[in-house]
Amino acid sequence: MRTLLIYPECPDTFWSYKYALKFIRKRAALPPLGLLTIGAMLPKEWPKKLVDVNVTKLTEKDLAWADCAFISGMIVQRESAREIIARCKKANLKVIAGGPLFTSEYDQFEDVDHLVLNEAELTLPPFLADLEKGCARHIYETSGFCDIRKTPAPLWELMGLKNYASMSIQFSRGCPFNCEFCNVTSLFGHRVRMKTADQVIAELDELYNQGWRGQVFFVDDNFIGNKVYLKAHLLPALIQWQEGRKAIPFNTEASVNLADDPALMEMMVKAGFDAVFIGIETPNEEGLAECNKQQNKNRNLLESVRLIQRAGLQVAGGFIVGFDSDTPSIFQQQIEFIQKSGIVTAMVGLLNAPPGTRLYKRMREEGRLIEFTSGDNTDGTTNILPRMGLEILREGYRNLMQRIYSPEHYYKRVLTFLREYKRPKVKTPLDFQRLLAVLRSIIRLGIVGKERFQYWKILFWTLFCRPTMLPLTITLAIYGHHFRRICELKDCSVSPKEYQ
Ligand code: B12
Repeated sequence: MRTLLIYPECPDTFWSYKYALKFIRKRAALPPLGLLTIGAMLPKEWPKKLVDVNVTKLTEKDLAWADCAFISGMIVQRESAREIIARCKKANLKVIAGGPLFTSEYDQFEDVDHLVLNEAELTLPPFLADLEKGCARHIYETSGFCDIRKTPAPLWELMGLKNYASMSIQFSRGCPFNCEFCNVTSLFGHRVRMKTADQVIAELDELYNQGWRGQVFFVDDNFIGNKVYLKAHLLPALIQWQEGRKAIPFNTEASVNLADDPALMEMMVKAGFDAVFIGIETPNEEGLAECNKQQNKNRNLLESVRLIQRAGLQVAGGFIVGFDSDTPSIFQQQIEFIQKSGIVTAMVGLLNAPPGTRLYKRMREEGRLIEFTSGDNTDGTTNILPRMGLEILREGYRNLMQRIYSPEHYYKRVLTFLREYKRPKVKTPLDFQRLLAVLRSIIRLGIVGKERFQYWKILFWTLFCRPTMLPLTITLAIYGHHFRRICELKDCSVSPKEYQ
């Protein structure tokens, strides 16, 4: 079976980093790890080709070559996925689809030949066995969760490393917490399942041997879900792996209780981690109680962020507006919190209820669910009817985004952050494109851009006060440009048909 592994187009969003990637001439932030993993699970003798539409075109030649197409995707990629499925069907390919989009919305893809849902480790083998016997069903699903110690390493050789800004590795799946709006536990379970340290090291070795020297993102739902294993096995193995070579910078996602464990932070930094994404959600205790964000309650969140920054980890944060307990004062509260925290990359979104979450169930029971979801919580849409009223919420959201990403506010946060941040030992290697990015940023942001005053101010401040941070400052200036472009593009309040 000649197989195409196709990853649909990601729209321009907060996390696409599209306008920042242009500065380093990369086409996408990360490779489609799910499809590369599927590639490793398919029979070795099947010829395979990865078509990540974000970095290359799906050509008629590809379609003519193949017998079947395995398609993955997130909800945000829905439209592109539909187009790709139609093209594959027209070319008479057998279409097999899986991953978060199809697992969440399988009933909307009747035209797909085989929906192989949930974790492929459990659903792909029975599908392949039935396919061989000629009796493959339309849907394969499971309520179980696999043992990822048996998950094969992704088939890295299928992708062109140079197209991506970062590589990804997965160490664990699942999260011990139970936040009402989050679909991690429904998709990946409550119990944290981990690969072994040896498995992770083998994956890193493979990436390194293929020539990768840039950033690696540990795409775990909560990297510190099992601190005991982390401290005893994975982190010592990573520290050892980094020794004797030009170290590679890592980043990941974690819960805020990371701040309570100085030894863990120290080990992470020693292992090469320089940034973590943390779900802060809201400075309002009532909002935290409402969504059952236990780990964020009854703590000084600003102090926790500072502790993490001082340990040497940049904090990127997720924030939510639109909780039932939120009043219109929440927008100003969030702005003040975000500014004080020095969280430069602040992903603020409207409360959404992804299918499978407890919030989804509650909203349906309360008759407050809108069946359509864009899959992007940062585009100003939501699939619930907020207590505050949709118009007030969206207007407040738009003002909030415009404020925090205005050059004045954004660069103030960069300064707050740089003052707190302990310089990491591991640095992102400065390749030719990154050097060119400095020149491009001078032209685009320092000469042409509206932010030119703030840009030069922060550059000179860094040069005189924290000169070793200059590459990071320029990177953050470039990110700011992306976030502003996204805000302008979406006007932070799209009006989908569904709201009219
Ligand atoms: C890394 C990551 C990203 C990366 C890039 C993803 C990429 N290029 O692949 C970035 C940071 C860019 C990103 C962005 C977003 N993300 Co994201 N992301 C992740 C994360 C943390 C890891 C993905 C991953 O690599 N997993 C490891 C692989 C091995 O797992 P997997 O892809 O799920 O694949 C397994 C199965 O799903 C299945 N499978 C997957 N594909 C296929 C295909 C076939 C044919 C078959 C049979 C099976 C199959 O088998 C695999 C092995 O078990 C996941 C959470 C998670 N734990 O997966 C969220 C997740 C995928 N992201 C999500 C979301 C919502 C987003 C954003 C929309 C957030 C936002 N508000 O902006 C943006 C969209 C950005 C954009 N422009 O499109 C949601 C998707 C929910 C959904 N139902 O669609 C997830 C699940 C997080 C969550 N808790 O909700 N994300």
